[in-house]
Amino acid sequence: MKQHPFTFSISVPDETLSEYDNHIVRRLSAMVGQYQDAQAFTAMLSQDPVLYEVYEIKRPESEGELMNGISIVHPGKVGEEYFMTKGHFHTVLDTAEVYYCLKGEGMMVMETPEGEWSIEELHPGCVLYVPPRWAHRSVNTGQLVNLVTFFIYPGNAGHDYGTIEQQGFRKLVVERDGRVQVIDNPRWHPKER
Ligand code: PAN
Ligand code: ZN
Repeated sequence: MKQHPFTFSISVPDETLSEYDNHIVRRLSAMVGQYQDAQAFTAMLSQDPVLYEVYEIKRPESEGELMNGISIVHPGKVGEEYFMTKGHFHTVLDTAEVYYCLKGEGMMVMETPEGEWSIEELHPGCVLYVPPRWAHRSVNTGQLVNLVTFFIYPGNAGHDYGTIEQQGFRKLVVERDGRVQVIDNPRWHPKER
């Protein structure tokens, strides 16, 4: 692990980093239970398309460090729902994240443990600040182009996928009547406390 300043470059046309430590590839089969249309999900499983990829520069998982890399969500839909990331809370809830959109069109779906929600559009040049406590999922609403974002978050943040896996996000992003629409997730209910 480098302990000296270093540079790397991002090629937006090629959608790659000049150097990286991890290349994560997530296919449809990693998203069991996350899409509403179970029939469409099952029908697509035989091909098991790649939904998204992450190239990351790994840093020690400690406070003071910053993890960064690019996330690439491919275009496509399962039923009426667009391809999207799993989405997560940070394990250390009080850690934020910045996304910078490099290419494509999409949305970031966000919510807090208390059920507050927010959806922000992503387009090239747009910077999104995700405050501490907000779970986040990126959704590619484009027809043909990948949604490419640069992200940066604290080294000690960690990823809690389990909470979102239970019932998904409060809102879903779907295509209806040829338009991008945000609808309530029928599976989502306020948590008992
Ligand atoms: C990003 C995400 C990346 C993939 O680096 O990890 O976009 O999404 P999932 O982690 O939800 O599969 C980030 O938010 N890191 O904290
Ligand atoms: Zn994150």
